[in-house]
Amino acid sequence: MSLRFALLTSLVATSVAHAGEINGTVQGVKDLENVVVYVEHADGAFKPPAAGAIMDQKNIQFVPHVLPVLTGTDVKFPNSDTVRHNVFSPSKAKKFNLGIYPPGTTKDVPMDIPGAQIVSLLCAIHAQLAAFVVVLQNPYFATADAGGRFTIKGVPPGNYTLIAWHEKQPENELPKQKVTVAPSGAAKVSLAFSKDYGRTGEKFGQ
Ligand SMILES: [Cu+2]
Repeated sequence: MSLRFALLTSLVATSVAHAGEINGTVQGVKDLENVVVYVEHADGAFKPPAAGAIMDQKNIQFVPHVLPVLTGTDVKFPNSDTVRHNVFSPSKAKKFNLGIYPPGTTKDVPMDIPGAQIVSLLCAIHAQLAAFVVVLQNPYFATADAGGRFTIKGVPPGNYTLIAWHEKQPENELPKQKVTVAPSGAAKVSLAFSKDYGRTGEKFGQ
């Protein structure tokens, strides 16, 4: 076997031997696929993915609607649409304005702010474009699926606080849950929002 393959195999074996998993469900809002579940704090220094993360613009929408990233991640904003867009963020956490740019071009913004902070995204041309970058302290996060299920893999053993975030929920009402991750196997967690405050699109009558 090649050296590269041997190295890869040993890396995979190492990470599997020393990492657990957190999985479970979240409930209480209609758009569960827009809920981000994340570990509040984990010790260590984490390297953002070299490839960055993508917040696309397609059919006059941001895709995805919610993008969780590790602090320091370079977020790319390709215009994959047939019209021009002007992405900007009014958020205090990371104000920026990419200006108007045409289909087929891209711009990027490094999310060089500490987690956990929310960077909201809008388009100066189209009111219906709205999305969120959730900047997080550690890479242990997941977006729930439409049924509210989530899985966070590769979590080092330890005690953590898990938080569920949704764009319309007040910060002091976000559900939190203590969780203990064992060296292997899965810790099961269920989280629930106490009230549904609706979603972004609803304020535009969608
Ligand atoms: Cu636009």
